[in-house]
Amino acid sequence: MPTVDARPSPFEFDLDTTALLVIDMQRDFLLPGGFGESLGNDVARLRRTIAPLQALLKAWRTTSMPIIHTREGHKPDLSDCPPAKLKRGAPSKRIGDAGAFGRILIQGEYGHDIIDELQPLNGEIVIDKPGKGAFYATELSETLAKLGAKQLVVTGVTTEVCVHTTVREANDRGYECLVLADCVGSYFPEFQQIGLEMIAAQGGIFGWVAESPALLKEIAR
Ligand code: C5J
Repeated sequence: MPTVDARPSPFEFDLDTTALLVIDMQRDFLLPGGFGESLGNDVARLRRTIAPLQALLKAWRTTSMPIIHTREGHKPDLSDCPPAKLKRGAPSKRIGDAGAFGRILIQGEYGHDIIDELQPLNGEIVIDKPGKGAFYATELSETLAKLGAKQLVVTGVTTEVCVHTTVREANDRGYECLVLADCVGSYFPEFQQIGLEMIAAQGGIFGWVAESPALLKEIAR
């Protein structure tokens, strides 16, 4: 069985039952001049994940293991956005407002879509999610069941928000999650570090953490 050097212990995975999750690598979060930057964030902290993710996708696409991309966002009429989420933040920076790349986090807008470097290929699954977790109000559970997935390699942004929420949801549903430290990003360095530590703490309370080269080595075998 392929085994990745990971914390807190080696992570064994089966090529027939493992899926890759790429969470919310969207222009609104990652592009300079976009929504994320308008909130005062340094998008370079997220953009450091792009090159390792490109390498990971290139290698993963040589296997038969599935790839699932997610996008956080809402319908144009905001009917799927809870008022409490909508009210959050300064009025000029709310979901649905006009941003540099269209209405912020609204499906169909340029900013809502995945960055050019990591665009899904034909046949890859794209799941639109209204929440932080990828399981909430989506078809992810059914999709994973159909694929026969038991283990998830989790990547994307942001580490402490959508990645963490998804890993916790997945862990409670019985999936074993390997989070790739260089392929997940946070606007806040301290959250990046602690977020990863929290996953692997207490014997892997939410999952495992590794660097992508350790996984690439196993994929290349
Ligand atoms: C946030 C996300 N941070 N994808 N979304 O609001 O983590």
